[in-house]
Amino acid sequence: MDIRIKTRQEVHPDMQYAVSDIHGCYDKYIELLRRINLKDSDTLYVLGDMVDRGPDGLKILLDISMRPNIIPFLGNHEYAALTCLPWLMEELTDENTEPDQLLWRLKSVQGWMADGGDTTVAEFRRLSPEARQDVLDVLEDLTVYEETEAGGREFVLVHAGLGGFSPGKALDDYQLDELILSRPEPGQDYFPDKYLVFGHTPTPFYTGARTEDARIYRRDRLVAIDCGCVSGGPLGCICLDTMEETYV
Ligand SMILES: [Mn+2]
Repeated sequence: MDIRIKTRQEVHPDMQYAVSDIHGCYDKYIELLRRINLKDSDTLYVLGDMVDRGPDGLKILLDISMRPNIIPFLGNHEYAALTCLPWLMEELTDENTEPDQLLWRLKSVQGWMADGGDTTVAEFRRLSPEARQDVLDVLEDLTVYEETEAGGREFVLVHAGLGGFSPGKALDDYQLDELILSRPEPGQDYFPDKYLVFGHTPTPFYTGARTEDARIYRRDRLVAIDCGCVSGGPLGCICLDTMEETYV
């Protein structure tokens, strides 16, 4: 008798998911992992801005670093943290107290604080020297964009968008600002055959919804997933294989 045993893949194929802008909301992040039932063989792309505003960004960052199937991206908030945190630990030297240098650093830190960096600094301060170094190592290792295929569709994943877009431009040729600080226009369609999944701009910007009613915004192949979870919206997650949405 020919008994065919189904492989695990056939019973429950591995899934790819994307989430963004968790902003220190550790409990929502953990609840999301539970709701999507993230398996070791699944992949979760976290499209940046894990830190700042909410209280537990570094806790999220360190948790992600322990999970090889979660791919963390650089957002503008991680970029600010990566720029400013090493300065805050530095001894004063002739060079870093040179007035222009000092003013530049102070302005950068001020900009970060005004954008919610205070919670990350407070959290960083409570960490052991070893954990601080772990945080800096994780921040340095973040990816800026990824491309993947799921459910017969092709995806480009990035924190904010593709500023200065032109059709033939390689993803490697974009400036960092264009990838972590830009904002796609509502009807913008980048590629004829690829979906662009991004965070950074809360979806009420596109839909006009109240923050508490925010949902993932999809128009053609543009998929905005930041539902503003730190400002009272849900944490939204999209399964790239099924385009199914999950909210916490
Ligand atoms: Mn952002």
